[in-house]
Amino acid sequence: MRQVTVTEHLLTHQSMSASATGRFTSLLNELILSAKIISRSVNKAGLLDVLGGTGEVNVQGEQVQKLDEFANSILIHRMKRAGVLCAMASEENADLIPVPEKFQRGSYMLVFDPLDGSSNIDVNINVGTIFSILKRKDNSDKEVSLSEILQAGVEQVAAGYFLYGPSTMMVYTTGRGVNGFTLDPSVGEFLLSHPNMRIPEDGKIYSVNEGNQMYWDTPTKEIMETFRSKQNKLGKPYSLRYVGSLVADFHRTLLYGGIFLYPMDHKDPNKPSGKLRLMCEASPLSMVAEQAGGLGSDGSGRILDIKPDMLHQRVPLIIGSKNDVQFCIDHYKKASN
Ligand code: P6P
Repeated sequence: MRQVTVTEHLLTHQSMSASATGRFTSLLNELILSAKIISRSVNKAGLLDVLGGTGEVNVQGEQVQKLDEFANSILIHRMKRAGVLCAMASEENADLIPVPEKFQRGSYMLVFDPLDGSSNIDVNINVGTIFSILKRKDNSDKEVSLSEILQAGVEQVAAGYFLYGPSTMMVYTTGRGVNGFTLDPSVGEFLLSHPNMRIPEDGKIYSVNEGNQMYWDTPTKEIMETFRSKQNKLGKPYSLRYVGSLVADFHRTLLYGGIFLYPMDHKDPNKPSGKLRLMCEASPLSMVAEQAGGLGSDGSGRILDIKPDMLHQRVPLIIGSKNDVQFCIDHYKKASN
């Protein structure tokens, strides 16, 4: 296959207005540079003790120790300088991160999880960066208010993730399908490797932390029992695959089909909740899923229709092959009648 870079693909395949494409390309290029820097450090993770940290010195001149802090600081530092953002929000930061006036700003807003699954780094399991790109509704240049970034997933201009594994991949959508790019370290470019990705409508794999079973409600237990038994459309048990790193579990689901579930649980009896975050995990991955022909749900409706009340709002997430997700939605609906 002829080598196609992300930028070339964006300019030739994504119908965005010329000016937007220019600004959007700058945003993507800074995001890509950040991912290359993070990938280089994640790949040395095992040597952290030897190197006395990531071997990187951050903007404050400190030796960076924890890789998720490192990834977070790289993204904030670089994206402030992209010249196209007015605000950011990170899974690692409690509050909105405004882009200071001293930097050139634009109307895009970036929400990200800098290093999802970072607890798995010590055992050399895939981790990833998840990103969601929104646009400010008005063109004012005043500081962005929290309410401006609390937009439903359907408002996303683009969304995707970087997966740091045996190879480093970028998978993203601008609302015109999903494409995957693999980093060729020898040239330092992400090259098109998975054009027009589609999730199979039916899968044979379910992905859930079965260790949470005692915390699930009855309909959730019934759904999992269906996947474990012959009483499903396959007529035999689904295979169970669970990495415990969302980006890895989602990427496998995107390629092979099937369903990933992090349902609501009652670990806190007073506050049953999902674990995953709406804005920096569920919404971006649901945009990718839907653009690939799949579906992302909280068990009752589309994740993309949920308007966040808070920056770090958590939701149950059921995502993957359309028919498998729909089965879960139908089961919850039947149980509620
Ligand atoms: P559990 C990683 O900590 C994470 O945020 C996601 O990447 C992953 O899907 C989930 O939590 C795993 O959670 O409770 O199964 O360990």
